[in-house]
Amino acid sequence: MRLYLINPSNPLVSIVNVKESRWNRYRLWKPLSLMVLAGLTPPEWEITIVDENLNVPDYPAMRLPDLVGITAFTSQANRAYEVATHFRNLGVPVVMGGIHATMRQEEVMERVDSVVTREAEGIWPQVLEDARHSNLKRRYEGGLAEIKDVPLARHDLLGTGYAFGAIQTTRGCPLNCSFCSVTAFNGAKYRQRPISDVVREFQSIREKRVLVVDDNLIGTSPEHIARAKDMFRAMAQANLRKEWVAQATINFADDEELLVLAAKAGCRGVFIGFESPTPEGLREVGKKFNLLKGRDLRASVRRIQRHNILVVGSFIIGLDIDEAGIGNRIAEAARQYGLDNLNVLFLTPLPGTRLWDQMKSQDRIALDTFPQDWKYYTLTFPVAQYKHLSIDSVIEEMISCERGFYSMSHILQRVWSNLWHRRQPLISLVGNLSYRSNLRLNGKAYADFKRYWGNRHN
Ligand code: B12
Ligand code: SF4
Repeated sequence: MRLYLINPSNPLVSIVNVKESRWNRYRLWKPLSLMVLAGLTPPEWEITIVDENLNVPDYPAMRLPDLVGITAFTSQANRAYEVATHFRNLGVPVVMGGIHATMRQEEVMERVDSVVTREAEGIWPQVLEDARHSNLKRRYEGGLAEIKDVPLARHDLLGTGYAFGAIQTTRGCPLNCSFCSVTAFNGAKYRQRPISDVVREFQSIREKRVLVVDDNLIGTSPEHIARAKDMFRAMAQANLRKEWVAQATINFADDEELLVLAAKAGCRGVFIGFESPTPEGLREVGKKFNLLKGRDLRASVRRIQRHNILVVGSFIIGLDIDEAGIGNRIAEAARQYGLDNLNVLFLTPLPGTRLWDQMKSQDRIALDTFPQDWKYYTLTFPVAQYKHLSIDSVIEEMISCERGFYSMSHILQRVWSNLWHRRQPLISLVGNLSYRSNLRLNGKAYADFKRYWGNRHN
């Protein structure tokens, strides 16, 4: 039995647009979902993983599979349907799973043979068995996995060409921020994989650099943090010789022992969601953690950086409280906090989030012809109506924010500071240039987007 597992591309996501900018090679990440599905697949299936972000293969030239499994974030849905149509026209059954299939079941069911919702661990072997007997059901509910049942991902199945490997050590997040789908999809309970599994899986990754995809690496309670420390100790003891980056909340900075252990285990960078430079903005998105009274964000960032860990901060433009000038305010805040890199995204109502329900009820979802419009749900295009900012002005705010933070003089200042403190100046330079090189690409993408938006609203 032959199985193709496919990660569809979305050419509009500039970070995968490697051909347009060579720096983007460093921002190409492995689709872990498919490697985990492969880990759940019995040996009688011959598996090929296709990552269209790396290369779109010549499908007609490939041997026909018995089953196709497609994963998709919302922004990949259009391409997912194209791929599904291609295989269904050849009589090959297509199953789709992942976040979009879960949040838009009806839409997806119209375009594939079978939909798997939520996590696959509890149901995928059954799906394969049914496929083997040509007896696929239209819908399977995966539910939330027992965390010990998460298999070791099949890292061997995806070739070279990636700068980073990928691993997951926890699932779920209790914080339920308004714009984020994680709590709705993976649940509020924070589930931690057995440490021995994490160490073994790390050992099977061939890349030197690894993205830990957890939404919050260390969790929120003292118990979570104690387990994170144990995991870092085990990783250091196993002498993995990996350098990894992860996502965390700002409380990562609050525990010196945690920082020491993370650095020893190979942590070289963290993505932290700052979301808004103002307390009103934080209240709006429900990011309670960043609101802790008296937190000095610059000092928190410094504490992390002292351990040779770079800090990438993420902000959102387009909140209801955002007005003209927000772009410069964010760039200024990011410089003031001393961030090594800045990632700014448009407020985007993703299906399944609290924000989606709110904007839908207020009739503020501007690009709402689905599925065509999903391709713009990359968080890099303004798809909604913003309270105080028109479509043109919200884009202008984004441009001034990025130009402000990624001006050559500011990049050189950051790299110089990292050189001075012996804190990975090369990675800092590559990261900054990668973002900067996308400013040009973004300019063109915004012009195309405005035309699309204009046509739609005329
Ligand atoms: C790692 C990650 C990335 C990586 C992607 C790496 C890659 N190539 O896959 C990078 C950094 C590139 C990225 C980019 C983006 N991301 Co992202 N990302 C994540 C993150 C943190 C983890 C995903 C992951 O690997 N999980 C581990 C695997 C094992 O879990 P999984 O993917 O859920 O798969 C399980 C099930 O879903 C299911 N399943 C999945 N696929 C399939 C397929 C079949 C056939 C079956 C049966 C089952 C199945 O089985 C798996 C095992 O249980 C998630 C948050 C999250 N917790 O999901 C956000 C998340 C997926 N990203 C999100 C977004 C919005 C984006 C971007 C659009 C915007 C951005 N700038 O961040 C871009 C778009 C990229 C694109 N190509 O279009 C949103 C997606 C929401 C949505 N409705 O689409 C999420 C949920 C975060 C959020 N804040 O809400 N992302
Ligand atoms: S944004 Fe981060 S902290 Fe907030 S719900 Fe999503 S994963 Fe949790």
